[in-house]
Amino acid sequence: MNPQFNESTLLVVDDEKQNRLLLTELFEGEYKVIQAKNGLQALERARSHAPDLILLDVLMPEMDGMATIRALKREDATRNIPVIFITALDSPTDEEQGLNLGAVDYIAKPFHPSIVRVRVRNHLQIVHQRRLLEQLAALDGLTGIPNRRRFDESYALEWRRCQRAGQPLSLVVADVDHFKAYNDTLGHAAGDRVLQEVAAVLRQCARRPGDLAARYGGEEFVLLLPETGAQEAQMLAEELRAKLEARGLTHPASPVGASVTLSIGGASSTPMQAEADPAFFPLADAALYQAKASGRNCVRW
Ligand code: GH3
Ligand code: MG
Ligand code: MG
Ligand code: MG
Repeated sequence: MNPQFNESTLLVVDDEKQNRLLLTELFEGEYKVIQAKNGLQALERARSHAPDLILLDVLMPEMDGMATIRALKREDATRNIPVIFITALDSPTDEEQGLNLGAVDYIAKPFHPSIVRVRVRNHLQIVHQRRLLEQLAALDGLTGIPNRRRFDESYALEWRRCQRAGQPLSLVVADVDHFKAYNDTLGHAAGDRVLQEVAAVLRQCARRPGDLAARYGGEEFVLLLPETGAQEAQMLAEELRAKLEARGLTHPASPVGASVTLSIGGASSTPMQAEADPAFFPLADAALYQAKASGRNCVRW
């Protein structure tokens, strides 16, 4: 089995201690198991522990299993955690209601332990596959760094975060100089390798945990730098430009110099409360245009 499976966490929710123990014993050897004895505790543990799957009883005092799953589905943090009902309520109507509320499975008590184990394992496999797909969907296939989809998400998110915190946000846009000519003289495959090199250098410049290096499209790359003002960001942009030039990737057709170079534009802003949408990409883009117009292989702000 995939080793990542063993790191899965199950949340067992049941008001009866005996049932919680039974299920915990059944899974303890394979996964990490945490427990909750009522719906409210289940919500709280689901938020704080982000379990991979929830085994949920229906009949519980105060907040029953149906109310609990409704609450789980209302919150972003818990919405995607698969829920399997394990319950003494075994009528088709109850089962239909449970599945309609978004449960991935419905198991009647008394249950066969070996069947419950297999069902849980199958659902965890789907969880695992979905995570892999989500990761892949955010990465650029050629360079392995985050793609534009991922950048757009982070751009909006970090803008709001900096807006709340009253912190500056900086954006660096880098474009390979005369790249069409590079492809035309050395071939598309060699061009692809250049893009991989650019991505590697860019990645080195995204040092802090919140920094994001991404391929925006074609031969255009971006660095998103939260809580970073213009001065610091300009130094990073210059470092990026110098580092790539220093790699000395031969570009026989470049009017700029003997090696592959980048033109870089940047912008910094402390988002105002009134600005609802992130709005300074055009500024960085205009600065990039200036860098191109100023002879390329330079940084403009
Ligand atoms: P400038 O200095 O003004 O930026 O000139 P340029 O030639 O770099 O700009 P232009 O936009 O004319 O050309 C971009 C080139 O990038 C054309 C396109 O074929 C190439 N390109 C875009 N994506 C890829 C890719 O994934 N692989 C390769 N090898 N080339 C790519
Ligand atoms: Mg119960
Ligand atoms: Mg371009
Ligand atoms: Mg270019």
